[in-house]
Amino acid sequence: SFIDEEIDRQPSAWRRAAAVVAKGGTGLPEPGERVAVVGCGTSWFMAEAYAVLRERRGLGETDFWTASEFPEGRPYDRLVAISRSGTTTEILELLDRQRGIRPTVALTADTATPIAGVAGQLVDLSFADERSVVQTLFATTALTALRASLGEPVEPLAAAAESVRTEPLPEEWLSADQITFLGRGWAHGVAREAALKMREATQGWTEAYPSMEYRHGPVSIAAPGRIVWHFGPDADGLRADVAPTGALFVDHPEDPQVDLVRVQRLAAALAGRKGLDPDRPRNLTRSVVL
Ligand code: F1P
Repeated sequence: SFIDEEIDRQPSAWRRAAAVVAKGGTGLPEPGERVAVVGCGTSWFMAEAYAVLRERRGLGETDFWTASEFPEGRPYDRLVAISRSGTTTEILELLDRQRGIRPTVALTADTATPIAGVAGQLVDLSFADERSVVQTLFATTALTALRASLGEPVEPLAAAAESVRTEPLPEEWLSADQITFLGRGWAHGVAREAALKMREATQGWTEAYPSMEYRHGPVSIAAPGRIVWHFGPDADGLRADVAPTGALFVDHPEDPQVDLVRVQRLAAALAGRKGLDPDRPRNLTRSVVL
């Protein structure tokens, strides 16, 4: 399937994304600007991760929205849109309405689509386009470009992802009947993306929460055969909450974006096991055009 090759290609695409940003002239936000970041589906979750990272690094107030809920009246200095396809209706309509109001920039894998006519500037990530409907490569490559624009080094991420992509997947992950993903700060966006990936590719039951919310209800479904997957090392003692339930608690030392590669691989492998085509999930198309 295409998804396996696309998952595998992430480290090299992340390096290319860093090079695109290093060249400059992308139209991505300057420090101090008040910024809104928008996307739909996976792209919304990448918007969340970047927005939280940018704001917590002190580079300026940064909000994230799914495009259909964008609050028109707010005085943002710049709008950043993420859309692999360049055809998602809510994104196109929003960018169109922004013309003459504030500068906009869109990260896309297809610059020959209508997004070219409505975005002020484009960040061309066509080298990260995908044939699978389920996004893996484009999503993390867009996030990498955005992280590089914050001054984050990309090489350590790419190197770590290179070793993660050949790890064996434990049987206890492959046979899990439910997974809840957790993360704090920007890793919450990654957790939501992980949950969506598993749902799309495997039709499995997944949930995602900010780590500390886990104690406030979600723990009630924890049971043997289920997994609580924490992005970033567990610094809050959640492992001890999960232990008596019999659920498996999983956390890794790597950057959450690198750990997401494990979940992408798990989703693709599990889809294969269930006889599903991970490239063409039920009820989904490459983009939602109304
Ligand atoms: C966004 C998106 C995907 C989702 C599905 C439908 O597309 O919602 O995240 O997985 O394939 O489209 P795009 O605007 O990034 O092209």
